[in-house]
Amino acid sequence: MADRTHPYHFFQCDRKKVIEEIGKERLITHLKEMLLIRNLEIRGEAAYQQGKVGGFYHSYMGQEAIQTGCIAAAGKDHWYTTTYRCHALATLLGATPNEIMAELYGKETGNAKGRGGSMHLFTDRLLGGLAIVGGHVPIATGAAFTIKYKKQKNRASFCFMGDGAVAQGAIHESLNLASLWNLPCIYVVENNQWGMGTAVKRAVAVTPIAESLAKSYDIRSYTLDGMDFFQCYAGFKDALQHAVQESRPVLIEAVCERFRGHSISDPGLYRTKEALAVVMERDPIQLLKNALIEMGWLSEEQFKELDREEREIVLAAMKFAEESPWPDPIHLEEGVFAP
Ligand SMILES: Cc1ncc(C[n+]2csc(CCOP(=O)(O)OP(=O)(O)O)c2C)c(N)n1
Repeated sequence: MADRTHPYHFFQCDRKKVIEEIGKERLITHLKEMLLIRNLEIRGEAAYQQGKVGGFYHSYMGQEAIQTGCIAAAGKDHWYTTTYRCHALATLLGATPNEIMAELYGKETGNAKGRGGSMHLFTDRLLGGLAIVGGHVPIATGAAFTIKYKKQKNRASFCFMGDGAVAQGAIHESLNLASLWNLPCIYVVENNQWGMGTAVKRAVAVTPIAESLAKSYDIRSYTLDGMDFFQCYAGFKDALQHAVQESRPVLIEAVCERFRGHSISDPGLYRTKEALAVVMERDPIQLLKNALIEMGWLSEEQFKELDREEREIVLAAMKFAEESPWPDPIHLEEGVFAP
């Protein structure tokens, strides 16, 4: 197979300036958000292994800097859509750990009253957790159309997808329309290198993904180091500015790697232990922690304490889920749309 991989041109940002701009207090808050996401995933998986969570389980471990950096830079007041790998985005957009854990357990107190499970979380700004690969991209494009139609200022529609979605027709139709109609849609390809067990280079003909695709549709692209919170923050901020000021779509590729298999039932045999160990050396949480320690804004002890606090929150959420009632079968057909 011909090698069509080309070098990445990463978004350039002045790291020191970004750190100063965000400041100590907010950076600690974002570190805590990432720790909460990580702890939720670790405990959610454990609950799954104990048979307490049904359906599928797709962990966001390793990718935390991307969506945390995005919401830190853009705020919540936009439309958001994502895939089944949706626990982090729902958390960042305001779903509580209790609601999320109860939804994983399928309980009445869950984020979707126990009807959606792990793949279908939502909030007032999150249109879903949607499981058809690429299927949510036209929905996000429609949300951007609404923003333009209603002349809403400073708003965009953020659409997160995996590299496996890039070859889907719906993505190309969406990019084409968004460009023709000048829609403020920010498409984000979280390129974690794998679509289930298929390496991205076996599935997508041209790379870098964002750079190559954006040229075809005459839109601006960004390539971000998805393990680096600061680059994600700065890149998303710049992209949002372009999208809302010019009313134009943007395509972002966040290069990353997931720390777990595709889902909990994937042993990840397509990746060697050694390769995974190398990937995990760039743990986004450790990178942010190290930067804070370097600034003198955090110590190892304080980091451990923050981690402990987030773990306690998650353990309390598990207790809440455990003790919550099951949905009453009498309400089975309520809140469900089935054409
Ligand atoms: C249209 C469609 N085809 C196939 C599937 C089965 N499927 C679920 S996830 C997945 C891989 C997607 O990988 P990627 O888009 O890279 O996202 P990631 O899981 O890496 O976040 C596939 C093929 C699906 N859900 N929808």
